[in-house]
Amino acid sequence: MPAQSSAQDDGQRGRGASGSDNRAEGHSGNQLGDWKSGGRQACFPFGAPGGKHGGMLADSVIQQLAQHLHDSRLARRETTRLTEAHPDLDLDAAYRVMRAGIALRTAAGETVVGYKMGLTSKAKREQMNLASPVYGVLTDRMRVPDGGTFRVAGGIHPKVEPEIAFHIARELEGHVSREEALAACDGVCAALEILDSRFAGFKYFSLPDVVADNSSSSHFVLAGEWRSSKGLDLAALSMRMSVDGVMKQSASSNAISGDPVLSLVQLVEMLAAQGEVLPAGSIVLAGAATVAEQLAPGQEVVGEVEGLASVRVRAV
Ligand code: OOG
Ligand code: MG
Repeated sequence: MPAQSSAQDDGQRGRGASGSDNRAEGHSGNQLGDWKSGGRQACFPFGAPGGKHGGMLADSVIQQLAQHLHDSRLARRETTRLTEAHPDLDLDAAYRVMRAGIALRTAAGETVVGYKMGLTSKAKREQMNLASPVYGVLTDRMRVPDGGTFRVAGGIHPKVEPEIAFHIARELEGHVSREEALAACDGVCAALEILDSRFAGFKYFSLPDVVADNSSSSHFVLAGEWRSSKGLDLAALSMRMSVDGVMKQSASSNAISGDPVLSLVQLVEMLAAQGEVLPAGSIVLAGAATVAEQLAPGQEVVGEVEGLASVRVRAV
């Protein structure tokens, strides 16, 4: 079972080199070595917004849109949805914008540590009025240690949602069965995802908009302990999220794609469709089980998943 970061706080003091106030410094980076150690994961095309991926938009436009979202995030400024000015932004082009945005972050020193699935639950799809699951990329800078703090003013209009995370021990590629996906994981834990759309009002945007915006990702918190999934019925775990001791959201883990492991299977398929693999060492957020709750300074948020260690973050 991989070790977890022992950092107690996320070091949110002033603006760092990336300009973000919500930084997860002190992260042990144990996943990062794994990320780099494998074979083909180096192919992940963060540096190449174009390449073999589809879409008719010119690379220069893709780059410009990625830079715009990147700047909006750093300036904590809402922006209009991209499809307003670019109705031809389709899903392929949106993933190119996402990759170009991640390339901007890695160029600024961030390291990719995994992926997040989004809109895997019916509740979330209804909340956002969007039809199908999507994925985004996680970097080390997005991680807040368990029990750490998240500065609300460092974001635009952040929300929090309860999730389950997997730690991938062996590379996964293409069409894999549920059993193969689960066998490649060496740990599961409770997680909280802090979302923050760069788009005005955090609503009424299209699937390409949300994908281009790295699926509204902002930060994530993992419980302090990965556990084996052995003996757990991952499709029937009760999940709860409380704010200041009051239960706000609850669901069974089957709200996540019917089974969070299927969310992982789907991620591997989506990556394969883009010629990519899920590297060993990745953290995967399987998607929220419930709708997200608005975050306000002073709140203490706890995520609980039956059979797993709880996860906590303090909004300041
Ligand atoms: C899109 C991201 C959704 C999830 O877990 O469903 C997501 C959004 O709600 O803005 O992360
Ligand atoms: Mg999420």
